[in-house]
Amino acid sequence: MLKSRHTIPLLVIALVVGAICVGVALLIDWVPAQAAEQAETVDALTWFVIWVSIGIFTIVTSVLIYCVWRFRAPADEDEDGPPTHGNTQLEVIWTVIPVVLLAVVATWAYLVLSDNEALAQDRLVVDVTAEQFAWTFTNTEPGDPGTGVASSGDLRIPVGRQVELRMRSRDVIHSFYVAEFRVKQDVVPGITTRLIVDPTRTGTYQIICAELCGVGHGVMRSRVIVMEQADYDAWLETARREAQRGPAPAQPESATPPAGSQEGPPASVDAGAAPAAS
Ligand SMILES: [Cu+2]
Repeated sequence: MLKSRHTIPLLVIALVVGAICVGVALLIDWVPAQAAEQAETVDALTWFVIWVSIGIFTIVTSVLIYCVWRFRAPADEDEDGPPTHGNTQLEVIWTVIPVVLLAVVATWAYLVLSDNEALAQDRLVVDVTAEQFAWTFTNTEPGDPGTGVASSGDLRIPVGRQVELRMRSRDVIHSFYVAEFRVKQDVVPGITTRLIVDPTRTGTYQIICAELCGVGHGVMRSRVIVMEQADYDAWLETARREAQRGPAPAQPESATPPAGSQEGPPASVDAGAAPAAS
């Protein structure tokens, strides 16, 4: 056990180090707002790990500072210190505690992942295509195939409803990341990867490609606009009408209209600035 003459200075050092660490953790706004259910569960686990790390860092740093200060060799002494054997009790403690912590974090992470990826019945499916250096989003309502609405610029989704992103790449590996959702998923050529988001907050957030994908990687950004359901419905209606109208009619006088002018695949439209909450 530590003798009392070590305990008090050690505690003082620990209080100072701990206060600095807690101040840095709390006074700086490290993460953006939470805009999805996934953000809440991810943040809870992240902060648990941060608080545990601060505790361990405080203990280790305080002992280190105290030892350097209290047991430093005199300036004129150049001999090695006396040899010491290990301390079995201490070694058991500093092995068991990390093992328990790792088991807790691993179990918690597994629960967070399975909770974040639990599928809802009425989810909105959005097909996402990534290519150097742009994103394309196509919203598809369940039971309503063929009425996909392509919106090459922004991803528009309603708040309070689960969204499943089905992502494909046309060229190289990209990665879909929205900091406010706290979730990220690679988009890999040849396979379809999936990302589940339950948006809880309206607003406009940045979509960032988080995988170095070429010279234009830094500008491969887009926006996700989380809208109230009524605003989303209005945007969807307008965008669908635009898509069904198709591209500008090529030959209005022709007896046989060009294929695709009425019933063709959905065209890429941008329904303009729909009302988006901020
Ligand atoms: Cu990229």
